[in-house]
Amino acid sequence: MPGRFSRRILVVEGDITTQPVDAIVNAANETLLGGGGVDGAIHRAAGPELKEECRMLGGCRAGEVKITRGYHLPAQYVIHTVGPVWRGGQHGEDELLASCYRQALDLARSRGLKTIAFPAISTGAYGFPLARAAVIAVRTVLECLSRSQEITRVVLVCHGDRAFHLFQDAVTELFSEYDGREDRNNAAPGEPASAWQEGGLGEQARAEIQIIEVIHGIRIVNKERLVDEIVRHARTRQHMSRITAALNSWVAIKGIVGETEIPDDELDRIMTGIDK
Ligand code: AR6
Repeated sequence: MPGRFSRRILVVEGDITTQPVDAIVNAANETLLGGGGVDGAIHRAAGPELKEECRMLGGCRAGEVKITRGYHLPAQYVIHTVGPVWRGGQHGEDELLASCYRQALDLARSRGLKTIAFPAISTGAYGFPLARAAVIAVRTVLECLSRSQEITRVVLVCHGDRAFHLFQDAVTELFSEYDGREDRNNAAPGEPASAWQEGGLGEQARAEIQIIEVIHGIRIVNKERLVDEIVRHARTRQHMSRITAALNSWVAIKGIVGETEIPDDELDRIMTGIDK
């Protein structure tokens, strides 16, 4: 069942070859001459002309991208990338995977393309653990979308129920990931927020609210007020991340669009709701 938890980023379960977007991304190998998995499905759906064009590209290195036309696909273009082969996680796999997403989005943007669909690169034949890949994919897409407004929609196409749920969870994971990074740098987890530098807490709240804005393609006009209220209410950094994660869910459930002001009483309800 397709699912939606935001406007600029969609997570769907299904087949990437049927996505009506400007470009789909192919998880290819260095030869770019076709293979199994999603690569095979894309070549079958696009027709033999795709392989003919790929032959002229001279291959592609891991973490990099090349573009072709989409031929018989609904998508006008195919952006071919080569994900890392999983070798235990200590060989630059995370950075290479992030690079696939980043370079594909940069290339799409430079060509004026607005909508783009990705498969879960490297998580099939190349063996990259799915949960870890989902967090890297969502984080990198969010970072890219927050830097520019030109791309209007990124569809993360998951093959199967497990991938679908892991990709949805990855957004919530992002909040706690930020939290964990701060904890390692500053103090033991669970230490009272008030014992820490005030600026750092405000920064965390602001960054997490910005993630919400990017995910949903909205602008929260009373952001600074929310930051103040959340900083005042949060007992620990983990507590703060739970508040912003709950705020994120509230925005999704309400279907907020465009510019919005989060009413004080709603924020109160959200904050007291998670204390129960
Ligand atoms: N739509 C969306 N996702 C799909 C589809 C589809 N039609 N088919 C498979 N997936 P993989 P890799 C998912 O193996 O790990 C090829 O032979 C699949 O469930 O296609 O990057 C290339 O030629 C998995 O989650 O790509 C390379 O040699 C994800 O797509 C090698 O495999 C990626 O699985 C690349 O390996």
